[in-house]
Amino acid sequence: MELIFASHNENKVKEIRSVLPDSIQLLSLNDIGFHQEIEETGSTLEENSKIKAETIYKETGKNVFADDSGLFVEALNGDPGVFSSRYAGTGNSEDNIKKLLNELNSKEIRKAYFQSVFCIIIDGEIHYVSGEVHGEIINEPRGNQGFGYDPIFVADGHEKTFGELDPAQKNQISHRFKAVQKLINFIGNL
Ligand code: ITT
Repeated sequence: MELIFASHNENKVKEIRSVLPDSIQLLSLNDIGFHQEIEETGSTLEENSKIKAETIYKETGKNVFADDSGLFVEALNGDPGVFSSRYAGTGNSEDNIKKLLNELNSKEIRKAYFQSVFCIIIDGEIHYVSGEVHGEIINEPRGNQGFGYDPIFVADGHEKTFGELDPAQKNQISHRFKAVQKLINFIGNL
């Protein structure tokens, strides 16, 4: 089946495409020629994923899903969370990382988790799945694979940051991969 992924983030598109079975043809917003920004005005990942999926469903009438994801840091009461991509206000990942490390400077507790929520609209019906990966924030960025906060996040049981792992290795343990597995199961059970 054809499924639109309502994202402009080509890193996320690549990650998800690499783990989907051949039976699901993933179309990105670039693939369908939708170039407008969709404003994420919600206050939770669920709300924002729904805003993105519904915008594209209304536009195309086709099966679609959207992901909203974020990094939740325990010592910062869950920040940057839903504001992860806009944390430093510049839209630039390096600035976001700098701000986060600054805020965490004096804190001993480094626990954090990534969460990804998918809003899936199939034949007009809305469903949600989600995935998480728990770990720690390190003091200095390491590695240049991946995107976003990957260089400062080490998953529990690992030594390399998400920025140092091969994309295939990150894909085996990431929040988004766990949500994708649930998406695949959900579609398989339709
Ligand atoms: P779309 O809204 O177009 O999908 P986006 O980059 O804005 O793309 P999100 O709203 O889901 O995506 O923002 C999540 C932000 O959280 C993202 O920009 C990164 O800063 C961070 N993030 C999410 N998943 C991540 C991952 O796997 N590794 C590192 N950072 C991640």
